[in-house]
Amino acid sequence: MPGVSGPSDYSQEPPRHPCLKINAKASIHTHIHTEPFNAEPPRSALISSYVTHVDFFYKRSHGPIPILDNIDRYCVSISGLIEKPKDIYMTDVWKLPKYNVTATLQCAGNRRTAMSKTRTVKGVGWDVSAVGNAVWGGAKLADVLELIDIRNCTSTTPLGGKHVEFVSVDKCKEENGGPYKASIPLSQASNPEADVLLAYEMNGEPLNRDHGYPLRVIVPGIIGARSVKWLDSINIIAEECQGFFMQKDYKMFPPSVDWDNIDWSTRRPQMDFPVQCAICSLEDVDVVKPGKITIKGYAASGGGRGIERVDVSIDGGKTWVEASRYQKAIIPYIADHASSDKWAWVLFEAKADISQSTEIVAKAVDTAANVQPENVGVIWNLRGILNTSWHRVHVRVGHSNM
Ligand SMILES: Nc1nc2c(c(=O)[nH]1)N[C@H]1C(S)=C(S)[C@@H](COP(=O)(O)O)O[C@H]1N2
Ligand SMILES: [Mo]
Repeated sequence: MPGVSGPSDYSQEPPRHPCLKINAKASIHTHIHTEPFNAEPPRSALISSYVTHVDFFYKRSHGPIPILDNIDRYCVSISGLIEKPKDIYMTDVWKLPKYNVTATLQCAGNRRTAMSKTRTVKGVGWDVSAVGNAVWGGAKLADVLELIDIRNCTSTTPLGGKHVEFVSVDKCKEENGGPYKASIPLSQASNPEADVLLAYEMNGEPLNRDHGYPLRVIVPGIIGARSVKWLDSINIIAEECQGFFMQKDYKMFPPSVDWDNIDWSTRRPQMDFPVQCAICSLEDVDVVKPGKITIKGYAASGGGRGIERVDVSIDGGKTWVEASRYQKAIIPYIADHASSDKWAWVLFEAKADISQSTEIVAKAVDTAANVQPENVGVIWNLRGILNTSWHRVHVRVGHSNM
């Protein structure tokens, strides 16, 4: 594709913040990454601000990070089941109305490490920080589709197109060296209210290489895997994308399915994200002094559903108190209200008195009254996705120096 030059290996990686915890193998002796770069910040970084700093935003890639530096020649070709295929250049995207959408991106594998403690799962291990909240700036996909004569809120093109496939520049081993790709329904892609973006900015700055420079898709409210980075082309297709990450990964199976009896075709690609929350003010190994502690974390749900409530327990789930919720300073958070960011997480906070070692628990409820499951065992699945079980942190009360 035009404008592409870059590594087919891992030798030209962008600079990253040293606080990130890398969740992939790297060669110890040469310091050269031999695996895609996957990293998350410490828990505390997530609650330091409502909008996550780019440095602290988790990075999840399936191949080497491409270098796309010829911005004048960079274009996205749109083709498939449409009458007029077209190449869209950055100048075309910049000309469209710009929207800033505050949206939380969460990897379906967030909290996988905890799930693998029940029974081994396959996939990159993550603590609770494979999630972040950013202000994404860009054009609405619905407006881009209008450039090829697809009107707003269309579910089928005259040629039978029903899905919008995003194909990237980066190449990954799961696709046998082919590009990363995913699709969403045309009805969602062409609906301006769904806020699907072709984003060129993150928190007011041009996207950096890790997050998809120069252009990525942001699909609010669904698992991060569909928000394709380094966009190369868009195909209007009849059936959903047949790529690895849609058909052989990121599907939710019941606990009875294992590698010897799995039939991928029985399940749909996971899209929506269930209600989730995690405590970020405490690590699993923390020793705290007896007395007042502050329990802080994030809560988020899929589909634009707000967070109705976050319950916190300091006795392992026997009794609960309600945490306060907030997004922006000054404006009180009201779930599903026009003043709230519907695609974004809420942060929560509760104070409690602790006198002995205990288990602190948090669970969130969304506006559809969906609640997180109590135990990880009942949602265990072989790929270790969507661990949304109650988040539990063991704290030890001690008098030692912390
Ligand atoms: N081109 C491309 N897009 C991609 C991926 C990828 O490997 N390649 N990973 C996906 C996954 S699984 C997630 S969770 C998000 C992570 O986005 P981030 O690195 O900006 O946090 O990007 C998605 N888009
Ligand atoms: Mo992901």
